[in-house]
Amino acid sequence: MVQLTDSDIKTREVLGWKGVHVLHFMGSSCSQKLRIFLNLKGIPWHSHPIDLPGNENMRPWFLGINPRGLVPVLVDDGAVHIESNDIIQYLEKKFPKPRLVPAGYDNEVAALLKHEDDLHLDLRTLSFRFVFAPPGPPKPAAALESYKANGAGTVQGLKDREKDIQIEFWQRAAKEGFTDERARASAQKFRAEFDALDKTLAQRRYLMGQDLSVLDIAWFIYEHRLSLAGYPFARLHPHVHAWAEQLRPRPEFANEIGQLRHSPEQLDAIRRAQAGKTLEAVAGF
Ligand SMILES: N[C@@H](CCC(=O)N[C@@H](CS)C(=O)NCC(=O)O)C(=O)O
Repeated sequence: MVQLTDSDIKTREVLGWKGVHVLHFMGSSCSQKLRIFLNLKGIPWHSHPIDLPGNENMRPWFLGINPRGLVPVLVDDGAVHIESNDIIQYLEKKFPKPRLVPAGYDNEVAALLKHEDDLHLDLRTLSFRFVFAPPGPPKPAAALESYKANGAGTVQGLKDREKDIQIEFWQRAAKEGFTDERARASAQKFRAEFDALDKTLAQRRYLMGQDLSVLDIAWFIYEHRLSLAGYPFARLHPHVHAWAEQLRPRPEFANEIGQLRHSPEQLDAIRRAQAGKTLEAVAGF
């Protein structure tokens, strides 16, 4: 669990917040995952939207809450938790009904969620290349300077490496964009993952058996974003496609994935501007 310690938190006002508060962004995949979980659990929460395209997460106020500058963040009666999967596992213990981690599978689910999180920068690469497609550097230099300079720089009192990984990611993106080579490598990683999930879903209704679990929420979010990027699920992974199609319209899911940075018309325009260099073509699928 990643609950921050007192010395990590510079924006002290949050220590006095009562109840469940979530700092999040509408179109962020990790925030969507957490919000679907909250919906399925029926947990009431206070919403604090953070404007990621406006780089609010790189300003002192937010970095004073999460030194990593990432959403989502949970503030539960003044205790600050970061990392979406840790937040979900923390809330599962606090609000056990309806069960979304099968009984006796806590450690296995933790490991599977960690594996899912390890692909997050691959998802970001494909999102920025094929869905968001910003015309210039995704993060302006001034925002990155503010990111570097602010926040405690520690997580649980220890110097945090994760912020360096984020800085490297954005600096490289500013320099070389989201290249074919990187997009191909990321897409191929997902292909291997979804091949395996397809086999599982050929046998079972949900990823962990007959009941919906946090794994379904987490992988659904990846499936959804990658579908927007043009990943050919129906052709490559038909069982994954069918599983996602029955989750997508459920209100707990549908309400969280509706809003993107772009309208469907803008998405179409982005696709056309790719001039044949679609995800399928670049990845060689
Ligand atoms: N491992 C983290 C990843 C969080 C993450 O990368 N969040 C993204 C949004 S999905 C973010 O805050 N990006 C910052 C940005 O775009 O500037 C988690 O699961 O919470």
